[in-house]
Amino acid sequence: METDKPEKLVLNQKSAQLSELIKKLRKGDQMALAKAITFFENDPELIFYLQGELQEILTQSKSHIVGVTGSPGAGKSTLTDAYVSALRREGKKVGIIAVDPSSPFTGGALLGDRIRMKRHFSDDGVFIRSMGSRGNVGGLNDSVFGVIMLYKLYGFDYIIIETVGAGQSEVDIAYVADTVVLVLSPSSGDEIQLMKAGIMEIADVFVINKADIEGAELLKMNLETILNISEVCKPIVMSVATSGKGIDELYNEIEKHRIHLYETGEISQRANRRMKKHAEAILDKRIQSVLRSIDSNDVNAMVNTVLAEICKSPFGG
Ligand SMILES: Nc1nc2c(ncn2[C@@H]2O[C@H](COP(=O)(O)OP(=O)(O)OP(=O)(O)O)[C@@H](O)[C@H]2O)c(=O)[nH]1
Ligand SMILES: [Mg+2]
Repeated sequence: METDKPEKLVLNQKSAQLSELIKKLRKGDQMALAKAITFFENDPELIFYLQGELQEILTQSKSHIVGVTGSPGAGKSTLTDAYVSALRREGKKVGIIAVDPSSPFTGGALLGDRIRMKRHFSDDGVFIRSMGSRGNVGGLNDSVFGVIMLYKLYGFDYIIIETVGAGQSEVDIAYVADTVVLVLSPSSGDEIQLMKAGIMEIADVFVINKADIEGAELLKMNLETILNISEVCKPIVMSVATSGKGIDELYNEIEKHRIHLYETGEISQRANRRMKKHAEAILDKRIQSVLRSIDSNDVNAMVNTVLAEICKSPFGG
C-alpha cells in the first residue's frame, strides 16, 4: 500500500485546519479569522486550498478596499479612526490592515498600540491586524493579499489599509486598493510629496489633514495648481482628524469614487490588477525558494564557468 509523504500529510492537515477556520470565520468568529491570517502569513501557498471560496470571493464580494497613505505623522491613523466611526454609524463592518515599516512580523504590537482605536477595540464590527513591511521592496507585505481574501470571506463591507508613504509604498497601495486616499499635512514637509512622480496618478481622494495649523491653505493652493497643470480633476478634502472635521466629506468622496468604479466597470480592472500582483508575489516567493535550494557547490561551479567565459572573451585578462 502506498503511503503519503510526510510533507503531504502536513499539508493535508493544514488545509483541513484552514477549512475549519474558514467555516468559523464566515460565521463571524474573529479568533478564527486571526488564526487563519497567521496560517497564511506562514505559508502563502495555502491560498490554493481556497479554490472553492476563491471563486465566490471574486464573483460576489463587494468589500471595498480603501488605501490610506501619506507621510509619517500626517494623521493617517487618527483619520482612519474617525472614518471607521463614520462607517460604524452606518452599520458597516470594517477590517483594518495597518502596515508598519519598522515593526517585525509578530502580529505587530507596535502599530496596534499606536492606532489603538480605543473606541473600536471591543466592537465586533471592527477587526484590526497590523503587519510589518520589513524585507519587502515597496513597503507592503506580500501577505496583504491573503489577508484581504480572508477579510472578504469574513464579510467586511470596508477594508482599510494604512501604509506609511515612505519610498515606494504609495505606488504599491495603488495595486491593492480600490480607492486610494492620500493624506498630506502642513507639518510633514508635504510640499515634497507633491513633487513626487506618480503621486497624482495613484491618489483618488486627496486629504489635507491638520487644517487647524498654519500652512494648510497654502498646501491646498499648491496642490490645486499642480492638479490644474496636470489637467487632473480629483477631490481635495480639508480635515482636522482629531476633532472629526471633514470626515463626513471624506466619507462622501470615498462613496462617490466607489460608485464611479462600479458605474464605469473600473472596479473589475482594479480587482484583476490586484490578482496579478498577488500572482507575482507568489511567483517571487517560489523563485526565492528555488534559489535557496541550489547547492553551494553548484553555485561555485557556475561561478567558475562564468569566470572561464570572461577569461576567454576579448575583455578577459
Ligand atoms: N493639530 C492636529 N494634529 C493632528 C491632526 N490629526 C492628527 N494629529 C496628530 O498628529 C500626530 C500623528 O497622528 P497619527 O494619526 O498617528 O499619524 P500617522 O500618519 O498615522 O503616523 P504614522 O503611522 O506614524 O506615519 C498625533 O499626535 C495626532 O494627534 C489634526 O487634524 N490636527
Ligand atoms: Mg499611523
